[in-house]
Amino acid sequence: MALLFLSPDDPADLWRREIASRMPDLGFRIWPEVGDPAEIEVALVWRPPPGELRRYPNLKAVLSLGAGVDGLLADQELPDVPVARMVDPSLRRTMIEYVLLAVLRHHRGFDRFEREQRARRWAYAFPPQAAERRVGVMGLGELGGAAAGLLADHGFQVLGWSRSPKAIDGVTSHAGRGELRTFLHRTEILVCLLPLTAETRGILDAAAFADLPHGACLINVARGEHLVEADLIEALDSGRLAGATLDVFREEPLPEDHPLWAHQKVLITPHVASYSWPATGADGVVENIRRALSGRPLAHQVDRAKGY
Ligand code: NDP
Ligand code: OXD
Repeated sequence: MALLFLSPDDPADLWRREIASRMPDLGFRIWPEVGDPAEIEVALVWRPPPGELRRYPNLKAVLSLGAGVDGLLADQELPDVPVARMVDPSLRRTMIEYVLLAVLRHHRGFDRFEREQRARRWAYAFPPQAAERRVGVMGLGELGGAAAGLLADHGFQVLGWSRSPKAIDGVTSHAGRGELRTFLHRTEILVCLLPLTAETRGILDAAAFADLPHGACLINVARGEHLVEADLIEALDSGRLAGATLDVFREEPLPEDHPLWAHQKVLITPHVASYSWPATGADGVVENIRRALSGRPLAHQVDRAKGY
Protein backbone atom coordinates (compact mmCIF):
# COMPACT_ATOMS: atom_id res chain seq x y z
CA MET A 1 0.00 0.00 0.00
CA ALA A 2 1.67 3.19 -1.16
CA LEU A 3 1.04 6.79 -2.15
CA LEU A 4 2.56 8.24 -5.30
CA PHE A 5 3.72 11.86 -4.84
CA LEU A 6 4.22 13.67 -8.13
CA SER A 7 4.76 17.42 -8.28
CA PRO A 8 7.54 19.53 -9.74
CA ASP A 9 6.52 22.45 -7.50
CA ASP A 10 5.56 21.15 -4.06
CA PRO A 11 7.85 20.28 -1.10
CA ALA A 12 7.85 16.44 -1.20
CA ASP A 13 9.79 16.02 2.05
CA LEU A 14 7.36 18.18 4.04
CA TRP A 15 4.39 16.30 2.61
CA ARG A 16 6.08 12.98 3.42
CA ARG A 17 6.64 14.05 7.03
CA GLU A 18 3.09 15.32 7.55
CA ILE A 19 1.45 12.27 5.96
CA ALA A 20 3.76 9.81 7.76
CA SER A 21 2.91 11.37 11.14
CA ARG A 22 -0.77 10.62 10.42
CA MET A 23 -0.42 7.32 8.49
CA PRO A 24 2.92 5.72 9.42
CA ASP A 25 2.20 2.47 7.53
CA LEU A 26 1.59 4.13 4.16
CA GLY A 27 4.47 3.90 1.68
CA PHE A 28 5.45 7.27 0.17
CA ARG A 29 6.95 7.13 -3.33
CA ILE A 30 8.30 10.29 -4.86
CA TRP A 31 8.04 10.26 -8.64
CA PRO A 32 9.93 9.12 -10.68
CA GLU A 33 11.26 6.63 -8.01
CA VAL A 34 7.93 4.78 -7.85
CA GLY A 35 9.04 1.20 -7.09
CA ASP A 36 6.47 -1.45 -8.04
CA PRO A 37 3.59 0.42 -9.81
CA ALA A 38 1.15 -2.25 -8.54
CA GLU A 39 1.69 -1.05 -4.95
CA ILE A 40 0.47 2.47 -5.69
CA GLU A 41 -3.14 2.92 -4.57
CA VAL A 42 -3.47 6.69 -4.28
CA ALA A 43 -1.74 9.49 -6.21
CA LEU A 44 -1.16 12.99 -4.82
CA VAL A 45 -0.27 15.11 -7.83
CA TRP A 46 0.19 18.49 -9.48
CA ARG A 47 0.50 18.58 -13.24
CA PRO A 48 1.50 14.95 -13.88
CA PRO A 49 2.72 14.22 -17.41
CA PRO A 50 -0.25 13.13 -19.57
CA GLY A 51 -0.68 9.34 -19.53
CA GLU A 52 1.48 8.87 -16.40
CA LEU A 53 -1.38 7.90 -14.06
CA ARG A 54 -2.54 4.99 -16.21
CA ARG A 55 0.69 3.14 -15.32
CA TYR A 56 -0.72 2.19 -11.88
CA PRO A 57 -3.11 -0.77 -12.19
CA ASN A 58 -4.38 -0.58 -8.57
CA LEU A 59 -4.93 3.16 -8.40
CA LYS A 60 -8.08 3.96 -6.37
CA ALA A 61 -8.05 7.78 -6.34
CA VAL A 62 -6.22 10.83 -7.61
CA LEU A 63 -5.84 13.70 -5.13
CA SER A 64 -4.90 17.05 -6.61
CA LEU A 65 -2.34 19.24 -4.85
CA GLY A 66 -4.11 22.19 -6.44
CA ALA A 67 -7.66 23.52 -6.24
CA GLY A 68 -7.87 23.69 -10.03
CA VAL A 69 -8.07 20.31 -11.79
CA ASP A 70 -8.23 21.52 -15.41
CA GLY A 71 -4.72 20.16 -16.11
CA LEU A 72 -5.58 16.74 -14.67
CA LEU A 73 -8.90 16.46 -16.50
CA ALA A 74 -7.24 17.43 -19.78
CA ASP A 75 -5.29 14.14 -19.64
CA GLN A 76 -7.10 11.93 -22.19
CA GLU A 77 -5.69 8.85 -20.45
CA LEU A 78 -6.65 9.78 -16.89
CA PRO A 79 -7.86 6.55 -15.23
CA ASP A 80 -11.55 6.30 -14.39
CA VAL A 81 -11.11 6.70 -10.62
CA PRO A 82 -12.44 9.45 -8.30
CA VAL A 83 -10.51 12.72 -8.39
CA ALA A 84 -10.51 15.21 -5.50
CA ARG A 85 -9.31 18.78 -5.53
CA MET A 86 -7.35 20.55 -2.80
CA VAL A 87 -9.36 22.37 -0.16
CA ASP A 88 -7.15 23.64 2.62
CA PRO A 89 -7.21 26.54 5.13
CA SER A 90 -3.77 27.79 4.08
CA LEU A 91 -4.75 27.79 0.39
CA ARG A 92 -7.85 29.82 1.26
CA ARG A 93 -5.96 32.18 3.60
CA THR A 94 -3.19 32.98 1.12
CA MET A 95 -5.69 33.51 -1.71
CA ILE A 96 -7.88 35.94 0.20
CA GLU A 97 -4.77 37.88 1.31
CA TYR A 98 -3.65 38.19 -2.30
CA VAL A 99 -7.09 39.26 -3.52
CA LEU A 100 -7.50 41.88 -0.77
CA LEU A 101 -4.02 43.24 -1.47
CA ALA A 102 -4.64 43.45 -5.22
CA VAL A 103 -8.10 45.02 -4.81
CA LEU A 104 -6.77 47.63 -2.35
CA ARG A 105 -3.88 48.43 -4.69
CA HIS A 106 -6.27 49.30 -7.51
CA HIS A 107 -8.87 50.87 -5.20
CA ARG A 108 -6.37 53.25 -3.58
CA GLY A 109 -4.62 54.03 -6.87
CA PHE A 110 -1.23 52.58 -5.93
CA ASP A 111 -0.96 51.22 -9.47
CA ARG A 112 -1.19 54.83 -10.71
CA PHE A 113 1.15 56.18 -8.01
CA GLU A 114 3.80 53.62 -9.02
CA ARG A 115 3.71 55.06 -12.57
CA GLU A 116 3.70 58.65 -11.31
CA GLN A 117 6.69 57.97 -9.09
CA ARG A 118 8.69 56.74 -12.07
CA ALA A 119 7.85 60.07 -13.78
CA ARG A 120 8.68 62.04 -10.54
CA ARG A 121 5.14 63.46 -10.49
CA TRP A 122 3.31 64.48 -7.31
CA ALA A 123 -0.12 63.35 -8.49
CA TYR A 124 -2.40 64.04 -5.53
CA ALA A 125 -5.75 62.32 -5.83
CA PHE A 126 -8.58 62.35 -3.29
CA PRO A 127 -9.00 58.76 -2.08
CA PRO A 128 -12.44 57.15 -2.50
CA GLN A 129 -14.23 55.25 0.24
CA ALA A 130 -14.44 51.45 0.11
CA ALA A 131 -18.21 51.77 0.54
CA GLU A 132 -18.34 53.61 -2.81
CA ARG A 133 -16.38 50.92 -4.67
CA ARG A 134 -18.05 47.96 -6.35
CA VAL A 135 -15.94 44.80 -6.50
CA GLY A 136 -17.20 41.80 -8.49
CA VAL A 137 -15.97 38.26 -7.86
CA MET A 138 -16.48 35.61 -10.57
CA GLY A 139 -16.65 32.18 -8.95
CA LEU A 140 -18.02 31.93 -5.40
CA GLY A 141 -16.62 28.56 -4.38
CA GLU A 142 -14.09 27.73 -1.66
CA LEU A 143 -11.77 30.57 -2.67
CA GLY A 144 -14.02 33.09 -4.42
CA GLY A 145 -16.67 32.82 -1.72
CA ALA A 146 -14.09 33.46 1.01
CA ALA A 147 -12.54 36.36 -0.93
CA ALA A 148 -15.95 37.95 -1.52
CA GLY A 149 -16.79 37.63 2.20
CA LEU A 150 -13.51 39.27 3.23
CA LEU A 151 -13.99 42.14 0.75
CA ALA A 152 -17.52 42.69 2.10
CA ASP A 153 -16.18 42.69 5.69
CA HIS A 154 -13.67 45.31 4.58
CA GLY A 155 -16.53 47.56 3.53
CA PHE A 156 -16.59 47.23 -0.27
CA GLN A 157 -19.84 46.82 -2.18
CA VAL A 158 -19.38 43.23 -3.31
CA LEU A 159 -21.11 41.41 -6.15
CA GLY A 160 -20.63 37.76 -6.96
CA TRP A 161 -21.25 35.63 -10.02
CA SER A 162 -21.51 31.86 -9.97
CA ARG A 163 -23.37 29.07 -11.69
CA SER A 164 -25.96 28.76 -8.90
CA PRO A 165 -27.16 31.57 -6.56
CA LYS A 166 -25.28 32.01 -3.27
CA ALA A 167 -26.09 33.51 0.13
CA ILE A 168 -22.94 35.18 1.48
CA ASP A 169 -23.26 38.04 3.98
CA GLY A 170 -22.73 41.40 2.28
CA VAL A 171 -22.46 39.89 -1.22
CA THR A 172 -25.08 40.46 -3.95
CA SER A 173 -25.38 37.17 -5.80
CA HIS A 174 -25.74 36.90 -9.59
CA ALA A 175 -26.03 33.50 -11.22
CA GLY A 176 -25.78 32.01 -14.66
CA ARG A 177 -25.06 33.46 -18.11
CA GLY A 178 -28.33 35.42 -18.00
CA GLU A 179 -27.02 37.60 -15.14
CA LEU A 180 -23.42 37.97 -16.33
CA ARG A 181 -23.89 41.29 -18.11
CA THR A 182 -25.74 42.88 -15.17
CA PHE A 183 -22.93 41.71 -12.89
CA LEU A 184 -20.24 43.14 -15.21
CA HIS A 185 -22.08 46.46 -15.71
CA ARG A 186 -21.94 47.03 -11.95
CA THR A 187 -18.35 45.88 -11.36
CA GLU A 188 -15.46 48.38 -11.06
CA ILE A 189 -12.80 45.92 -9.90
CA LEU A 190 -13.26 42.43 -11.34
CA VAL A 191 -11.70 39.38 -9.65
CA CYS A 192 -11.69 36.05 -11.54
CA LEU A 193 -11.73 32.93 -9.37
CA LEU A 194 -13.52 30.56 -11.72
CA PRO A 195 -12.38 27.03 -12.51
CA LEU A 196 -11.20 26.57 -16.10
CA THR A 197 -13.86 24.62 -18.01
CA ALA A 198 -15.25 24.58 -21.53
CA GLU A 199 -17.81 27.18 -20.36
CA THR A 200 -15.34 29.59 -18.75
CA ARG A 201 -12.40 29.42 -21.18
CA GLY A 202 -11.86 32.87 -22.74
CA ILE A 203 -14.57 34.48 -20.58
CA LEU A 204 -12.37 37.54 -19.94
CA ASP A 205 -12.52 38.90 -23.48
CA ALA A 206 -13.31 42.10 -25.37
CA ALA A 207 -17.07 41.58 -24.92
CA ALA A 208 -16.69 41.25 -21.15
CA PHE A 209 -14.41 44.31 -20.98
CA ALA A 210 -16.96 46.30 -23.00
CA ASP A 211 -19.60 45.43 -20.39
CA LEU A 212 -17.46 46.74 -17.50
CA PRO A 213 -17.66 50.45 -16.60
CA HIS A 214 -15.02 52.62 -18.29
CA GLY A 215 -11.79 52.57 -16.22
CA ALA A 216 -12.45 49.24 -14.47
CA CYS A 217 -9.60 46.98 -13.31
CA LEU A 218 -9.06 43.25 -13.66
CA ILE A 219 -7.49 40.77 -11.23
CA ASN A 220 -7.03 37.28 -12.69
CA VAL A 221 -5.96 34.67 -10.17
CA ALA A 222 -7.74 31.70 -11.74
CA ARG A 223 -6.21 30.40 -14.98
CA GLY A 224 -4.45 32.07 -17.89
CA GLU A 225 -6.88 30.51 -20.38
CA HIS A 226 -9.76 32.51 -18.87
CA LEU A 227 -8.19 35.61 -20.36
CA VAL A 228 -7.85 36.63 -23.99
CA GLU A 229 -4.53 38.42 -23.55
CA ALA A 230 -4.69 40.42 -26.81
CA ASP A 231 -8.15 41.75 -25.82
CA LEU A 232 -6.79 42.82 -22.44
CA ILE A 233 -3.87 44.70 -24.00
CA GLU A 234 -6.23 46.47 -26.38
CA ALA A 235 -8.62 47.40 -23.54
CA LEU A 236 -5.74 48.76 -21.44
CA ASP A 237 -4.26 50.72 -24.36
CA SER A 238 -7.60 52.28 -25.26
CA GLY A 239 -8.20 53.29 -21.61
CA ARG A 240 -11.33 51.15 -21.32
CA LEU A 241 -9.56 49.26 -18.53
CA ALA A 242 -7.31 51.17 -16.12
CA GLY A 243 -5.17 48.30 -14.86
CA ALA A 244 -4.70 44.59 -14.35
CA THR A 245 -3.11 42.27 -11.83
CA LEU A 246 -2.29 38.91 -13.36
CA ASP A 247 -1.05 35.83 -11.52
CA VAL A 248 -1.76 33.21 -14.19
CA PHE A 249 -0.97 33.00 -17.90
CA ARG A 250 -1.69 30.89 -20.95
CA GLU A 251 1.98 29.99 -21.05
CA GLU A 252 3.85 29.65 -17.74
CA PRO A 253 6.53 30.79 -17.16
CA LEU A 254 5.47 33.84 -19.15
CA PRO A 255 7.89 34.03 -22.12
CA GLU A 256 10.56 36.73 -21.78
CA ASP A 257 9.39 38.53 -24.93
CA HIS A 258 5.69 38.61 -23.98
CA PRO A 259 4.22 42.14 -24.29
CA LEU A 260 2.52 41.90 -20.88
CA TRP A 261 5.89 42.05 -19.08
CA ALA A 262 6.51 45.64 -20.11
CA HIS A 263 2.94 46.94 -19.98
CA GLN A 264 2.74 50.03 -17.72
CA LYS A 265 -0.73 49.12 -16.46
CA VAL A 266 -0.06 45.48 -15.60
CA LEU A 267 1.31 43.91 -12.43
CA ILE A 268 2.58 40.37 -12.95
CA THR A 269 3.10 37.76 -10.23
CA PRO A 270 4.40 34.27 -11.09
CA HIS A 271 1.40 32.06 -10.15
CA VAL A 272 1.89 32.59 -6.44
CA ALA A 273 -1.53 33.86 -5.39
CA SER A 274 -2.00 30.96 -3.03
CA TYR A 275 -0.40 27.73 -1.91
CA SER A 276 -1.06 24.80 0.40
CA TRP A 277 1.11 24.21 3.42
CA PRO A 278 1.57 20.49 4.09
CA ALA A 279 1.04 21.12 7.82
CA THR A 280 -2.57 22.20 7.21
CA GLY A 281 -3.30 20.44 3.90
CA ALA A 282 -2.32 16.99 5.20
CA ASP A 283 -5.44 16.54 7.36
CA GLY A 284 -7.74 16.67 4.32
CA VAL A 285 -5.37 14.61 2.17
CA VAL A 286 -5.10 11.86 4.79
CA GLU A 287 -8.87 11.82 5.26
CA ASN A 288 -9.24 11.29 1.52
CA ILE A 289 -6.54 8.58 1.43
CA ARG A 290 -8.49 6.71 4.14
CA ARG A 291 -11.73 7.17 2.21
CA ALA A 292 -10.15 5.93 -1.02
CA LEU A 293 -8.62 2.85 0.63
CA SER A 294 -11.94 1.92 2.24
CA GLY A 295 -13.97 2.58 -0.93
CA ARG A 296 -15.89 5.58 0.44
CA PRO A 297 -16.68 8.72 -1.64
CA LEU A 298 -13.95 11.37 -1.48
CA ALA A 299 -14.40 14.78 0.09
CA HIS A 300 -14.33 17.59 -2.51
CA GLN A 301 -14.70 15.08 -5.29
CA VAL A 302 -14.56 16.58 -8.77
CA ASP A 303 -17.60 16.29 -11.01
CA ARG A 304 -15.92 15.31 -14.26
CA ALA A 305 -18.94 16.31 -16.34
CA LYS A 306 -18.88 19.85 -14.92
CA GLY A 307 -15.06 20.01 -14.99
CA TYR A 308 -14.54 21.21 -11.39
P1 NDP B 1 -14.63 25.85 -6.47
O1 NDP B 1 -14.89 24.65 -7.31
O2 NDP B 1 -14.82 25.75 -4.99
O3 NDP B 1 -15.59 27.05 -6.95
C1 NDP B 1 -15.82 27.32 -8.29
C2 NDP B 1 -16.87 28.44 -8.39
O4 NDP B 1 -17.00 28.82 -9.77
C3 NDP B 1 -18.26 28.01 -7.92
O5 NDP B 1 -18.89 29.06 -7.26
C4 NDP B 1 -18.99 27.72 -9.24
O6 NDP B 1 -20.41 27.93 -9.19
C5 NDP B 1 -18.37 28.77 -10.14
N1 NDP B 1 -18.51 28.38 -11.56
C6 NDP B 1 -18.03 27.28 -12.19
N2 NDP B 1 -18.40 27.25 -13.48
C7 NDP B 1 -19.14 28.36 -13.67
C8 NDP B 1 -19.82 28.90 -14.79
N3 NDP B 1 -19.82 28.29 -15.98
N4 NDP B 1 -20.48 30.06 -14.64
C9 NDP B 1 -20.53 30.69 -13.44
N5 NDP B 1 -19.90 30.23 -12.32
C10 NDP B 1 -19.21 29.08 -12.45
O7 NDP B 1 -13.17 26.36 -6.83
P2 NDP B 1 -12.10 27.08 -5.87
O8 NDP B 1 -12.74 28.30 -5.31
O9 NDP B 1 -11.50 26.11 -4.94
O10 NDP B 1 -10.96 27.47 -6.96
C11 NDP B 1 -11.26 28.30 -8.05
C12 NDP B 1 -10.10 28.35 -9.02
O11 NDP B 1 -9.05 29.14 -8.52
C13 NDP B 1 -9.40 27.01 -9.30
O12 NDP B 1 -10.14 26.24 -10.21
C14 NDP B 1 -8.07 27.46 -9.85
O13 NDP B 1 -8.17 27.60 -11.26
C15 NDP B 1 -7.85 28.82 -9.22
N6 NDP B 1 -6.73 28.80 -8.26
C16 NDP B 1 -5.62 29.59 -8.52
C17 NDP B 1 -4.58 29.62 -7.64
C18 NDP B 1 -3.42 30.52 -7.85
O14 NDP B 1 -2.43 30.43 -7.10
N7 NDP B 1 -3.47 31.42 -8.79
C19 NDP B 1 -4.58 28.81 -6.42
C20 NDP B 1 -5.78 28.05 -6.23
C21 NDP B 1 -6.81 28.04 -7.14
P3 NDP B 1 -21.34 26.92 -8.36
O15 NDP B 1 -20.93 27.09 -6.92
O16 NDP B 1 -22.69 27.42 -8.60
O17 NDP B 1 -21.06 25.54 -8.87
C1 OXD C 1 -4.29 25.68 -7.77
C2 OXD C 1 -3.20 26.55 -8.19
O1 OXD C 1 -5.17 25.37 -8.59
O2 OXD C 1 -2.23 26.72 -7.41
O3 OXD C 1 -4.33 25.29 -6.59
O4 OXD C 1 -3.26 27.13 -9.28
